[in-house]
Amino acid sequence: MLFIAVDDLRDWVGHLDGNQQAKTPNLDRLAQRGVSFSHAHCAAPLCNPSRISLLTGVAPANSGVYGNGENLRDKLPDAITLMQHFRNSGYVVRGSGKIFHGWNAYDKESWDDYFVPAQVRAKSGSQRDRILPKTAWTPWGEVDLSDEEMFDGKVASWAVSELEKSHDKPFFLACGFTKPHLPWIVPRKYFRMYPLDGISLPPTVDGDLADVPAFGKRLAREVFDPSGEKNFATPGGDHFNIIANGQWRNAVQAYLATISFADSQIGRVLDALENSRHADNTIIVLWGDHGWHLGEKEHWRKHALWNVSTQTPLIFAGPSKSGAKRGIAKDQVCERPVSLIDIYPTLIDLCGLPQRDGLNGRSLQSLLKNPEQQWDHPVVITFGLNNHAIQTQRWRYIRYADGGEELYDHDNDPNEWMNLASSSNYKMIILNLKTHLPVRNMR
Ligand SMILES: [Ca+2]
Repeated sequence: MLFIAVDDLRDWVGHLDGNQQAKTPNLDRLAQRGVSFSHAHCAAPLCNPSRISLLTGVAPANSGVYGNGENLRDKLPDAITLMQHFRNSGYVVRGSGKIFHGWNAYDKESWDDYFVPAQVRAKSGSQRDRILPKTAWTPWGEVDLSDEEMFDGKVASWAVSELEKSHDKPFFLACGFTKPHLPWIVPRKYFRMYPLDGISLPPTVDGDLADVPAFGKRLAREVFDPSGEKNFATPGGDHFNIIANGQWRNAVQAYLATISFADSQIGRVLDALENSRHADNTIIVLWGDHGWHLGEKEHWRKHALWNVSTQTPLIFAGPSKSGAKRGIAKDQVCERPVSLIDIYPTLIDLCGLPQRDGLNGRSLQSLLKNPEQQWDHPVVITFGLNNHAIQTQRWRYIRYADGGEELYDHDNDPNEWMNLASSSNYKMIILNLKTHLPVRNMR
């Protein structure tokens, strides 16, 4: 089992078409080997709650893990993590880079072995315009380093060396890349792939927040962490700062460059597997932990309940020759809405592990066989106590703890520009969507 995590990667991936400028040949060839979900969503749009829910199978409303400040074993002392379940089932489980967030990375129950390279403290030859004021928010730049010298490059090198070894027990190899998380500092060649004058901006509409309730506006304008953890505050708010300093195009360029850097590291690991003796009995799953706004809804980063914050890549691929035998179709994009919390039960099925009680997700095994099959299971996304989004194939319904509501029709409004919640025409649709809201919300 090769388990690849990518931090803060939205749908700006070649075959997902979230941004036609994105160059991700390695993510695309992985998708050709298996099934890529074009409507996969995190259970929570922030690193720690997204990852803890994915890795324990317990939804945020059932664990009380909502922000980056909560500790896995404080909230879920008896959790059997996905990695633990593989260990208990006879696998050797090794990890590297960023799989859990922060200190939760060192959960000793989860790993036989865990490798974290030293952080690279290279000075960026920043593209920062010298006339920009000190308060300008420009966390990006080019460095004169090789891929192998970067943190993620070292994570990839570690995975390559693991794949070159022979293993007498089945292995679960977890490889967590920290890019395209900020700062967008990557080797120069990746910036060169995206000349600034060819960069187009994401689609936006003026006054997009006018029909958004108060709590939604707050999410757009603050760097909000439900666990109350202090975060970086950008002078004037991220969007205002970017616009005031003329940096929108530069930011898009830097995020795209950082995605292509991450994609290259993924490619090194895929090549190593392909050329190894494990190629024909290793399943691959690759996931991002949530999406990322670059100005949509006048918002930057994640931590919101809109589609751009919650949608992220999710790809399953079978062994290179016998993928179909393992029940994973080839070269298919599945459009059904699914959750990252579904990964745990899916891997149990794909690897034939003992079933487990208490998992909140749903196995995607039948969708991996037949990506077009009917699938009437809405996805629940949670951000903070009792703030939820419900995503079906067509609708996104958001309900904040204070009663504020949003409803978007993705068939006619994929950018979520028109909040339909106050129109009486949609009363029955909202009533129906509401039945999927969690009944219990743990503190
Ligand atoms: Ca993240």
